[in-house]
Amino acid sequence: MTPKVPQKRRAAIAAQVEKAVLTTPVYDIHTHLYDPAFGELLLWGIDDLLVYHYLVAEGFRQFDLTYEQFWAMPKSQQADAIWNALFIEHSPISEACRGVLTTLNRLSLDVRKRDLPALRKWFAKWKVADYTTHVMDVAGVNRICMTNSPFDDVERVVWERGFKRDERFTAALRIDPLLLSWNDTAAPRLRDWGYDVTPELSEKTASEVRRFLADWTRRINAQYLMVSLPPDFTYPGDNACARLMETAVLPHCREFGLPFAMMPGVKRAVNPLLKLAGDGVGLCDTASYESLIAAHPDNQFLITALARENQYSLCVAARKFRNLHLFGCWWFTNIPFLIEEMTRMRLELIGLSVTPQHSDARVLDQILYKWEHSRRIIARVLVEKYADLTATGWEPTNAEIQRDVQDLFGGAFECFCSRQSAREAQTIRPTVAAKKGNRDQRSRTTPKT
Ligand code: FIX
Ligand code: ZN
Repeated sequence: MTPKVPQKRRAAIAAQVEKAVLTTPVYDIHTHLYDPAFGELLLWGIDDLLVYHYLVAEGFRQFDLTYEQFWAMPKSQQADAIWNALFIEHSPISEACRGVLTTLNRLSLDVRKRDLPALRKWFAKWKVADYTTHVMDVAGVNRICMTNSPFDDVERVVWERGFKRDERFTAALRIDPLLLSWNDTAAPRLRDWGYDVTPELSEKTASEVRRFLADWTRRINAQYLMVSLPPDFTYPGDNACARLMETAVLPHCREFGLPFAMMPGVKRAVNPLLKLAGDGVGLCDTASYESLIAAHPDNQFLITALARENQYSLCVAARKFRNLHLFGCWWFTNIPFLIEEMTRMRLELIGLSVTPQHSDARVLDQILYKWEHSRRIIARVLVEKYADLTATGWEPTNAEIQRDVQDLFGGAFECFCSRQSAREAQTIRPTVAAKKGNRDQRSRTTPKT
């Protein structure tokens, strides 16, 4: 039997780990937040916190209102309805409700008073630029990766106009319509934007899709490409999604040295009456993802899956494929019960080559609670793991613990991303100079077009 770690030693490990986990800055690798230059697209403040779609779904379980009545209300009235239903008439114990309270608490606001008008007054005093810095400081988040879709009409014009980038906000190129709605959405839009594509996926079309991806990768300085996928995605398969991946997206990722992030398991609009809150979950076919990854050893893949039941087989897949990096506890899995289970399982199966969490924040202030809650759980699991090592006589040093935590909070992700670039430099030598040019062109200030 492994000897037990003395109580005193365990307490010392706990103190070291907690300090590292609570103070190490995080690179939040998937959010729906925006560089403040995007104006109204960056959501923040108490009303946006309350009308978060996680809370809308919970609110409807209590409301007497019809869907139409709720959606016809202005934002502040929707926030009032949610506040009353989920905080005043019932105790706010769900993770999303607790999140609002942790957020307010981290902002040093007194939640005991249950005084929504006073909270609104406090938020009204802030200017967005100062508030962004304040929230990021308190949350211990130093970089935030956005989700950037050229198919979003409001967002696209901002990129096309050009603006001075805030270095704390990196970009990810989101391409759901391209892969999931080729005929109905993407092909006609690409044609409108001057790309010579046809509904049939000819060689010419693939090369024009690559030109589109290259233009947007450079324009936004994308760190990776990403898509969310329905449970029934299969590979290999005779479907537009798989063919576009093979002929355009993955060659593009190889050329630009970028990972491709896949988010499997979302069933969009299970209840369309709930709008953004109406998406559901389904099991994905891990074997399809294994086949895709195995068929593309020169691509790097990031995966976060929505179904709890897929987490184990994906950990096993990550053991088989070094070009697969798992990240985050996505959406419905972002609850303490599953964060703890997934973090423990991942650390036990794949060690520290993982990014255990991303926030998926849609409202800036949410990084306060999402990271606070996750950090506590990650610390708890790590203390247990280091105590297990100590029991064998392997004493982790402070520096080792600090290094490991840095890896979990963005270091392992960046190392994984840079491996793609290194591989690209080795395998595609003849055009290395050109590729280097591509990367250099992805400048921090977007070109004025
Ligand atoms: O597809 C995604 O990136 C999801 O995270 C969102 O669509 C979802 O609405 C969300 O906010 C989950 O946290
Ligand atoms: Zn997301």
